[in-house]
Amino acid sequence: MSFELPALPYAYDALQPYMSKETLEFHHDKHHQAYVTNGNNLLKGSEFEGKSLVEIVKGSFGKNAGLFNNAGQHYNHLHFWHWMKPNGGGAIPGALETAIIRDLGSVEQMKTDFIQAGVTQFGSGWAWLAVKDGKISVMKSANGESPLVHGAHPILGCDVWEHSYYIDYRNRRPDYMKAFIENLVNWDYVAEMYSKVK
Ligand code: MN3
Repeated sequence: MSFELPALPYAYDALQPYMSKETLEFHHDKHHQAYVTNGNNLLKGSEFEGKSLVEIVKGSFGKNAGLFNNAGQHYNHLHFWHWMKPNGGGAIPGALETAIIRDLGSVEQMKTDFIQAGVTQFGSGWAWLAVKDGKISVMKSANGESPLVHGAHPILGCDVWEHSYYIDYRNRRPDYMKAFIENLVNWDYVAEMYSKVK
């Protein structure tokens, strides 16, 4: 199979004022498209042709850096568009909220730790909520890496590459992280991913 760029699940201006139309046009149409195009070129003729995306991400990590970077970012961005929605944030579905409180102390503590993970990720990368051995934890990773290559399952990720926030927030990554967790997260999608890996 080859990689394909899906359409955004909402209009380009649907996440304003927290994420602008211009940011989504560049981020989806240029950056995600480049991961798809470059990933397909690197996949061609490799040992990973015909594998699933998750198999490619896990299999190429530490073995084929070019393919891993692009496939990893393709996986991350496929979910990133769904981890956000217009009028996001707000109430967390009950079973997920209970698990967050059990594993991370409280919803407020989870938000604080998630923002801190994104703010302290030096350079490009991602902040995560991930599940390992049935337990939710906050993680961060560099560049195109995700919990998938660190023995865990991602259920929420926030892109902290500058291309994700610099047009709207300039250097204010903490403000972007706060807007993401309070006003953009699609908790129904997070709960759906959680239910598959808990
Ligand atoms: Mn990105």
